[in-house]
Amino acid sequence: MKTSSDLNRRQFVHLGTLAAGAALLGSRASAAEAAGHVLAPLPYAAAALEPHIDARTMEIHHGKHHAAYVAGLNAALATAPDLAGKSLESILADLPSVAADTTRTPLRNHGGGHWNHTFFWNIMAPAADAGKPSAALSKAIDSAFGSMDVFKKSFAEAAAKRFGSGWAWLIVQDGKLKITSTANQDNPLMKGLVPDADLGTPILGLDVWEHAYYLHYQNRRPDYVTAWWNVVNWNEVSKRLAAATS
Ligand code: MN3
Repeated sequence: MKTSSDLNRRQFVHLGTLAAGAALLGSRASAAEAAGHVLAPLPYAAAALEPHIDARTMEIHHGKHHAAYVAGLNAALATAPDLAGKSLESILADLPSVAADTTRTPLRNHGGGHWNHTFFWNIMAPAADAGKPSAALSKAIDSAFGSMDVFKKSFAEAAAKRFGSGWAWLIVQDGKLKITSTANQDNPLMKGLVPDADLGTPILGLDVWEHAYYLHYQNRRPDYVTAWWNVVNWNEVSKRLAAATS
């Protein structure tokens, strides 16, 4: 079980490493840049998504897996001072320009992991707070897929068919909704790494790594996907559609 002192110690050790790295490189990075990316708390209690996603899974997923991506991202950024001050989204959208594979691969895996999980926590909410799709979102879903039921079925198929670890996504691509999926911690922002057909602005995403569901659902990924619909934060998804199409 994660304790806050574990996390504080990890962050402290990590900050010390970064500070030393910045000093060695003669970096003039601001204190905020030197501090690197931090693991934000979950936007709700770990037990808030029960019974659909259990508290223990959320604690390990956020406090261990996501924390490790944040640490890995910061370690990768410490080897790439030229990226200091760039947003994570802009780095992920331009990974082919990172020359050294020793930096690009961890940025892809850990930077993708940090972005994906931050997104994931925020497009979920306790079932009572999950809201409903906005009129604009309902219309866009009907237009792209025919109905909400067909959309959910197609999305669940994309999640089920993703072999091994990865994500299913609902993206805005050229102003229209599209379902796609990516392997590992790749995402639809990664120009030049994922197929162009997968690129777009994510407005909904589902983690189908086994660590996201195995404690409670074991090998039953489809059951996890079915339960997950109960905790999709439609208010947030609707907001993201509005932002992506404005
Ligand atoms: Mn995960």
